Amino acid sequence: MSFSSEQPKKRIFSGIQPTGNLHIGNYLGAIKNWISLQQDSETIYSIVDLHALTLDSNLETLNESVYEVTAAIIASGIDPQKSIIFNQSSVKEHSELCWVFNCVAKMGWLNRMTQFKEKAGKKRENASVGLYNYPILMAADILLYRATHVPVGDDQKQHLELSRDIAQKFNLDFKKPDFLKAPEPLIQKNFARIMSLKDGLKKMSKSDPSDLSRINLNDTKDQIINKIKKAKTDPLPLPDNETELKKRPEAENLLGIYSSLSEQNLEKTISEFNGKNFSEFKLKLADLIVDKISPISNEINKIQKDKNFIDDVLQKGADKANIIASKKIKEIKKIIGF
Ligand code: AQP
Repeated sequence: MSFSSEQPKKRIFSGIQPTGNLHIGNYLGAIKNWISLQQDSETIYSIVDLHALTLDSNLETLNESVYEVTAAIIASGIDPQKSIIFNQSSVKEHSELCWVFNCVAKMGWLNRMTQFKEKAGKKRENASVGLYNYPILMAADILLYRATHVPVGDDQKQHLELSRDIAQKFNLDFKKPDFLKAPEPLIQKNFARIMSLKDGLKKMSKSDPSDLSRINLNDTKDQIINKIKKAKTDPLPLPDNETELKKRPEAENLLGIYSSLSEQNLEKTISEFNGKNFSEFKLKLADLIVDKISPISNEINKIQKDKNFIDDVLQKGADKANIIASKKIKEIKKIIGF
């Protein structure tokens, strides 16, 4: 797909934070979808390192994580020939537009954001201003590229709605109806949220201190088998219907992972395993994960050794992203009167 600074019919923008190794939640909830979108749209995928700065636990590993995440998305199937892959910090217009939007958005809007409340937790006064501001930078990312569609997990829906409010208020404040156009969210219907292997009510996350809570895309066969063996379960055999499954978060999560990886619907997976014990199901699940993840893991290891290749991909991506972003920011500055 070739890119132009003109508006295409369908342009996808999405980002991923360099906050550690990617896991099957990132893969099944986001990247798998990103891969298929490459076929019929302009696709722009950013390693959002400015977002990663919002939590100081990421600072020490930031540089290495950028290499890890870039290698992982390429190994999973994001093709640098088809998609723009770039580092957010290498396109200065993200920060520039973020400041403009800081002055457009209202405190009350940000105060409603649940991700800030969850991530800041009880130590709200110690959270960085950047963490509070996170959704404003996200609005800048999206609106800078005039993305028509943004694939996100359902946890990001509220932030996308905020982007829409910011776009509308900018247009109103500067008397430019329809100038900034809010994108449509693309939220996966099935298996949009993969949960922790240790707690079926908690999202699988890179920053969970327990490595046993997730399957990383670069885990070895033995690590995968061990993690599935240790995954939390309940004492009952697997149920024969979805209503019963919904009452058992760990079982629902594991059967969901199986369905999503094997690309079959949940109903079929339930009928395959109904009445079976977890021990029997877990063997099949571990086999399937090893089968699907090992080729990606091998590829990650190969790509990660070639830092020049990764640097080159990110540089070429940044050059292309810059063409689109600089044109947009010029228009915005003119509208504002800078
Ligand atoms: N558990 C998940 N299930 C489904 N989708 C998920 N995503 C993340 N976790 C899951 C989706 O992956 C994309 C990239 O996410 P991100 O790295 O930008 O940030 P995140 O959502 O905060 O992911 P993590 O793994 O939980 O990272 P940390 O621990 O650093 O905060 C997004 O589209 C996201 O929805």
